[in-house]
Amino acid sequence: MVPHDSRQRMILHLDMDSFYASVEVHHQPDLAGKPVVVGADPKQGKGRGVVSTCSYEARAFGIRSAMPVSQAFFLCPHAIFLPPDFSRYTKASAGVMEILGSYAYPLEQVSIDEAFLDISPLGNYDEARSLTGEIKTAIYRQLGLSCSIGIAPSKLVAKIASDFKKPDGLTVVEPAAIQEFLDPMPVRKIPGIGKKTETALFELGIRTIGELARYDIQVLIGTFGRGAVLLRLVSMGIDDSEVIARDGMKSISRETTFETDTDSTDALLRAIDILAEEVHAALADEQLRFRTLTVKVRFQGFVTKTKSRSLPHYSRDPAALRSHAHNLFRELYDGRKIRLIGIRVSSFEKSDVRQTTLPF
Ligand code: TTP
Ligand code: MG
Repeated sequence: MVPHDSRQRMILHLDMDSFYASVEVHHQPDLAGKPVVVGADPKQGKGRGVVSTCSYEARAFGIRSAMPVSQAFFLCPHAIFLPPDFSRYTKASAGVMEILGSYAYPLEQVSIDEAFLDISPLGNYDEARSLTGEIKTAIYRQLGLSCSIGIAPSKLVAKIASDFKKPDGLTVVEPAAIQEFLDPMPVRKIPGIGKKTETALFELGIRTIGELARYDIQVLIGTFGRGAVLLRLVSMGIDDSEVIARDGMKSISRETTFETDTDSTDALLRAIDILAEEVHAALADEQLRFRTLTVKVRFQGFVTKTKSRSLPHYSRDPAALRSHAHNLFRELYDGRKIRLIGIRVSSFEKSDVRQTTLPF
C-alpha cells in the first residue's frame, strides 16, 4: 500500500440530498417525482412558519430552506406540504452514519445529514472513486436515499465539492485541480463566508474565489486585519483541519412560530416548555447530554436575537433545561411582541446511561 503522506490527504465529504424531503418520499413512495415541502403548515398561504427543506422538484419552483412557508405556497400551491417528523430523520441519519462507520476510517458527523471521512490510507483517487460507488449503493439499497459526495485533499474543498453537483453527485478534486475548481465560484461558496464578509469583499470588487486568491494582500489586511491571511488561504483551498473522529450532531434545536405575534409572558414560557420537552426527547433518543443552551427570539419585523449560556456540567435533566431556558429568555426579552421562539442545545457528550443487554 502507498504510505500515507499527511501532505497528500484524501478527505470525503458526504451530504444527503434534500434530506427530510427524501426521507418522506421514501416513506410514502407515491410522492416520488412530486414537489414536496417539509416545514410549517402553509394554511392556504396564511401560515407563518418556514420551510425546513423541499424536494428538487419543489426547488424548480424557487422554493428553498428557511423561506417563509407562505411564500412557498405562493410559488407552488399544489406542492405537497408535510410537517417534519424528526424521529424519522434521526433514524435515517443513524443508518447513514452506520454505513459510513462500517469502513473504519476516521468519521466526523457534522450535522444530521453530513459527515467527513478521512480516507487518506486508500492511497489514490481511483480507489476513492470506487469507495464512493460502494457507499452510494449501500445507502440507496439500505435506506432508499441518495447523497452527494466530494473528495479532495482538505475538508474545506471536499465540502465545496459535495455541493457542486447535487443531487446524486460525485466531484473529485485532485490536488493539481484545486485552484481551477475554486476560481470561478462566488466567494459565498466558502463555508464561513457569510453575508457580512461577502458584502465587504464586494466593496473591494471581489466576487469570485479566484479574485480573492489574487487580490493584493496588503489591501485585504487593511480591511480584514488578521482575518486576511485566513481568507487568502481558504481562497487557495488550503485547510489543514483534521477529521476529528466523533459521532453525534453538533446541535439539536426546535423552534415555533406563533399564529399571531405575542407579548404574553405566560404564552411564551409555555412555548419554551413545549420546545424544551421536544429537545429533551431528542437528547434521550440520541443518548446525549448537553452543556450549552441557546434561546432565540424573533421579534415582530424579523429582528432576531439569541442568547447562550454554558452550564458548569453536562446535563440532560428536563427541569434544568426548562429553567435555564426560562432564565435566558427573561434576560433576552424586552417586552416587544414576538413572532418566533426557539431553543438549541449544543456541546454534547455521549451519556453513559445506555443499557447494555446482558447475554443471559
Ligand atoms: P441541508 O443539507 O442543508 O439541505 P438538504 O439535505 O435538504 O438539501 P441538499 O440536497 O441541498 O443538501 O440540510 C439538511 C437538513 O437540515 C434538511 O433536509 C432540513 C434541515 N434544515 C432545516 O430544517 N432548515 C434549514 O434552513 C436548512 C438549511 C436545513
Ligand atoms: Mg443535505
